[in-house]
Amino acid sequence: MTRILLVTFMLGALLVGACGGGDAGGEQPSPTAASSGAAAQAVKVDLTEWEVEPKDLTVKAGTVRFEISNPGDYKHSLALEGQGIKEESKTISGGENTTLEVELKPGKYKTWCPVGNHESQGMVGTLTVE
Ligand SMILES: [Cu+2]
Repeated sequence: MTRILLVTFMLGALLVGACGGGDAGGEQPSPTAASSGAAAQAVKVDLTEWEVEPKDLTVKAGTVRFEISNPGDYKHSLALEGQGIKEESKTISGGENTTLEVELKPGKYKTWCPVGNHESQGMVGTLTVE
């Protein structure tokens, strides 16, 4: 008689344990929500003769995706340097687009077009990361 009561009690404990496990599984969606919140900032940049437009950019620290267009006639690309970071997009012809994704720390950066002598012709600007 005593043994049957003990088995019944243990079965009850197992059922309670199973319910507890179910609650823990319900918390899984939170990490997914956190990762989607880290989406890259998109910044549009036009490369033309002879300027980087906008000339002075301000973005927030983190992953920044430069959406680069070339509405001009010559080939151009976008380079940026500062805070130990140096990145360069691929060179695009007039009418083409490209993107450059960079992880940026707060500080001042220089932007320019590294093609030919475009920098000295005015294709230079600044980037401030806050
Ligand atoms: Cu250029």
